[in-house]
Amino acid sequence: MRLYRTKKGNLLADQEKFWLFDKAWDELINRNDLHGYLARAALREDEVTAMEAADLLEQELLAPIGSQEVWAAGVTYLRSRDARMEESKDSGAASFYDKVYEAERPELFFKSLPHRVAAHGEKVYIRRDSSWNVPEPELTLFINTQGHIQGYTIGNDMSSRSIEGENPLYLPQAKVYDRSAALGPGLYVPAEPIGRDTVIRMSIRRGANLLYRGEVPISQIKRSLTDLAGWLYRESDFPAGCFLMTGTCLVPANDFTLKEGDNVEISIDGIGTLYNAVGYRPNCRNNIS
Ligand code: DO4
Ligand code: MG
Repeated sequence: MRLYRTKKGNLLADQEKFWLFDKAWDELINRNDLHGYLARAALREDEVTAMEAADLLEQELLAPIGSQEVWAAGVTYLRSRDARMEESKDSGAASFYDKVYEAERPELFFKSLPHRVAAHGEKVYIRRDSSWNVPEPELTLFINTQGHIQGYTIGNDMSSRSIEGENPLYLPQAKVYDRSAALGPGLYVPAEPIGRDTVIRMSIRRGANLLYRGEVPISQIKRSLTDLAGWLYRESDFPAGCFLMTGTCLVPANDFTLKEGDNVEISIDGIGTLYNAVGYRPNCRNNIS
């Protein structure tokens, strides 16, 4: 089943049927056996029509995040290790990526607060002070407060390769800025953990031109999803649960950088498709009185 957060409530979709829940998102998703809970809760709710559901998904969709933090794992696929070693060779930092790929402790970094996250259909941003920008399509886990994976969504870990490549200590600036994370379109809540043959696909278009297309099964990941979740929860509490992006394996060629107006489409089997256009953050500041 799939759960979508919309401006009119939380929409559950299962086998062509739809239900609206008005329970707050954090409370709704943060529980053990989310799949079983939703299946039982749907029996008590009135259905909404397929047409109403389609309208909600087209016009009122929000990112599937309430007050959760977003974290990310890095260098979990060989392709990411190789790309990072290449981009950082002038800084002398290449061996760090090799070491973390082999190490028992994974690379985990803080990625985003909810207000910086783009929903399906919203723009993701590239930095004006970065010359080399890429999307990173990543299977993203929803882990409840007890540390158990309850659902999956699609994540885009937008990254500046020029900033990270200059010096790995710049990682937070390469990774964390407004709309550097996209999540959506909804939360996939299967009865069983997601299969290792699940495929992630990404395409990047500039106007009518297809600039990149790639796909990879998640079985190529070096670490298990439960291991990544376990490391994240070792010494931290997440009162509303947490989203964890699990790393990228799809890396465009080194001469590719995103430009304003590009379109990024990421699909993951079972979850759906996350679409975002690329732009710059508008030059405005929030007023403080
Ligand atoms: O080491 C830097 C980040 C790696 C990353 O984001 C990834 O592998 O997906
Ligand atoms: Mg990444």
